[in-house]
Amino acid sequence: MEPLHPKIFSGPISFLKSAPQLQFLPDPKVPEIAFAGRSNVGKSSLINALTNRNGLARTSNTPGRTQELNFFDIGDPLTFRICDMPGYGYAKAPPKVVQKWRYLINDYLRGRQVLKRTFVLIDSRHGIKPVDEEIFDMLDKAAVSYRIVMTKADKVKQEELDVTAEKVAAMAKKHPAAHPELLLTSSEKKQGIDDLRRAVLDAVTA
Ligand SMILES: Nc1nc2c(ncn2[C@@H]2O[C@H](COP(=O)(O)OP(=O)(O)OP(=O)(O)O)[C@@H](O)[C@H]2O)c(=O)[nH]1
Ligand SMILES: [Mg+2]
Repeated sequence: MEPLHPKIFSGPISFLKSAPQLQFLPDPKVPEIAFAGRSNVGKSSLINALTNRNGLARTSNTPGRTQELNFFDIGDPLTFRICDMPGYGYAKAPPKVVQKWRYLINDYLRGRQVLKRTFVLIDSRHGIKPVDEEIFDMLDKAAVSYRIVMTKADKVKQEELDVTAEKVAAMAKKHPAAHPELLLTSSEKKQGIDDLRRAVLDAVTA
């Protein structure tokens, strides 16, 4: 595939569909990029920042906002798709619901041929939690390439961010399918968004 220009994020982008189950996934005709991470980590907000449009992906203060796989079409003609995923590790949801989301997320991440790369988001305030490790291990096993993105960088002091980022980067280096370099972002302050755009386009054309 030809290299893509970041101006694609200023062009046509639209919500395609929500898939509550794998049978409702869109036809796998273009590359896909997924955003995964714990509930409330900022997946939907980051997709809005990336595409420079408020309210494209639905966000909320309350964890558990995104409950289905949501697909967005990027480019006209259609060039690639972004998938906004439900959060994992949301302790307050009923166990059956948690289990359903887990299967949906894992099956999609493991089985999607057109999935080029997953961006796994980590809250800068919290660092890597056991549920994140589970996802890393699952992606390693399935040999799905992923890249770690630190979110909400505006919420922590620079020194704290440096320490957490170093720990997370050290962890990433131990995971075979993880890209060794982190991306540091804030959707709120629009930090690191240009780098994220490039990383997404690199992944699409990889
Ligand atoms: N300060 C700050 N707040 C953020 C940032 N990104 C997201 N938030 C807030 O964090 C909350 C959760 O954001 P979402 O984007 O809905 O998180 P999500 O990962 O999609 O959550 P689920 O769909 O529930 O899994 C919202 O109140 C956002 O406004 C950020 O960069 N900085
Ligand atoms: Mg969401």
